[in-house]
Amino acid sequence: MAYDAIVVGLGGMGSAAAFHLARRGLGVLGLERFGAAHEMGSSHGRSRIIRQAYFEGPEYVPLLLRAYELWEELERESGRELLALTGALMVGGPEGELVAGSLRSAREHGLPHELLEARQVRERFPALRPSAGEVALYEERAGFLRPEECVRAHLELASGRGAELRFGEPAISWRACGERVEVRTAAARYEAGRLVISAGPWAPQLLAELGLPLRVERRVMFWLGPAEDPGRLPVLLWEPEDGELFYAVPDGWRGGVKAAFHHAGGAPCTPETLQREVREEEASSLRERLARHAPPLAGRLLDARACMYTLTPDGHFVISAHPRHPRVAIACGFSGHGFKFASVVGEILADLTAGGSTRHPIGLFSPERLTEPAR
Ligand code: PYC
Repeated sequence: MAYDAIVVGLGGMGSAAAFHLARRGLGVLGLERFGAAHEMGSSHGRSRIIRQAYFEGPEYVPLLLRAYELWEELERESGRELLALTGALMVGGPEGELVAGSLRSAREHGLPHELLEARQVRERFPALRPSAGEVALYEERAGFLRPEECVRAHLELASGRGAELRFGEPAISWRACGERVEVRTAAARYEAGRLVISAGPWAPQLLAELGLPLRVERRVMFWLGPAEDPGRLPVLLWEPEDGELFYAVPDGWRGGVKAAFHHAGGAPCTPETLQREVREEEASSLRERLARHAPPLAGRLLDARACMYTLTPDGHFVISAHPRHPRVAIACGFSGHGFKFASVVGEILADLTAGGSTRHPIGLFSPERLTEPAR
């Protein structure tokens, strides 16, 4: 059977693309190498941060506003609990990337926020120990998503609208010829009019001919049981002047807080070489950080999971029609901050696939910026 569109990879982005395409009435085939909402890639971890005052650039804000709308819609439609708005506190030096960048986005887009001095942070959140020179931006409409639930919701609703979803069936290769695209798996050869490649850390393999400078790195997410009651805490992002940006999410899993380094380089890997086991000692530098900045969070290790970041050199995503095959849409290189966008990325991929263009501002995400010589 020929399909209107094939989606390769049904993680955060692909599950959303399959849903949006199926919702528009297209005949969709989704191919996923593992099961639904698995933890072998980059769309797991029980919580993923969502925020609007985006330090990575004000260009992201319109997409975030639409992402929120779509997550809320998905929550209603699926009846699943997807979004927890706990607030978020971005702490660091006033001129640092995190605080200055968040403030810029908040001001440019008129987003509600509060700027707090260290003393005000300590008063409001007694568990936290900002140093005298640090400040914080507090954003109430931030919090976290439950990624596995989000993926399941998109898949369930896609399937309810007729999408055929095949699990345990990795795409081995694809090609575009004339009006058709073809995808091969070990079991079959499928044809469709259009193709979406949303393969997460498998993108370097499936998009090798594009020569994108993608780097896949191992990152570890830890869950720590509180050493003492931290009180009510928002999501924390912290850029210490003498260390790497780390985050903590009060996702409550096993009564703990999830925490990890965001920017510290992890071991380069591929999905095949990723060291999935986590040694207890790996938590020590994070625990030291927490002991300095948020002591009640530096408790015993409850759990840990490895995941992969697929990094671009500038940290911005790749979302585009394939430069050489207009029938193919690609999304990759989410650089460790993409999950919150999955709902709107699904919409964009469906726009590109169904109509060849999108109203969303995706100029920042062109693959050509990474492959063409700078002028
Ligand atoms: O996705 O916003 C994010 C994030 C920040 C730190 C790690 N992930």
